[in-house]
Amino acid sequence: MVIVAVSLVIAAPVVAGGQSASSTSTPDYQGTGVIVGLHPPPSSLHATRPVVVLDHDPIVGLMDEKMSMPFIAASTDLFNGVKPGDRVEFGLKSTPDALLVISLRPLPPRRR
Ligand SMILES: [Cu+2]
Repeated sequence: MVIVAVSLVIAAPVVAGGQSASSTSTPDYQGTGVIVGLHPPPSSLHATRPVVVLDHDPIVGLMDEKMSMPFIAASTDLFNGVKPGDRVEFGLKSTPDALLVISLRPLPPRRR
């Protein structure tokens, strides 16, 4: 006679690793792309605000085309841990004065 014990493990959802300091607000748009340049202020792109130039893939609901363009970043803190050439996932927040990058997270270099 064989007794089979079935143990049911209910895994608690793991808190996402993206809970960094910059995720205080929810992004309006999310996209992926490659960092072309990181420009802490002051730079030729902006006198007082950090700018990230992204070669971004189409952004659902915002831009249908892949393109290279500058975005103002919410903080230079977002530049920590990323560098030009890195493939990233980013969050955008539409604010009255700018379309702001509020998160910047490295992705594996390969396209999906
Ligand atoms: Cu664009």
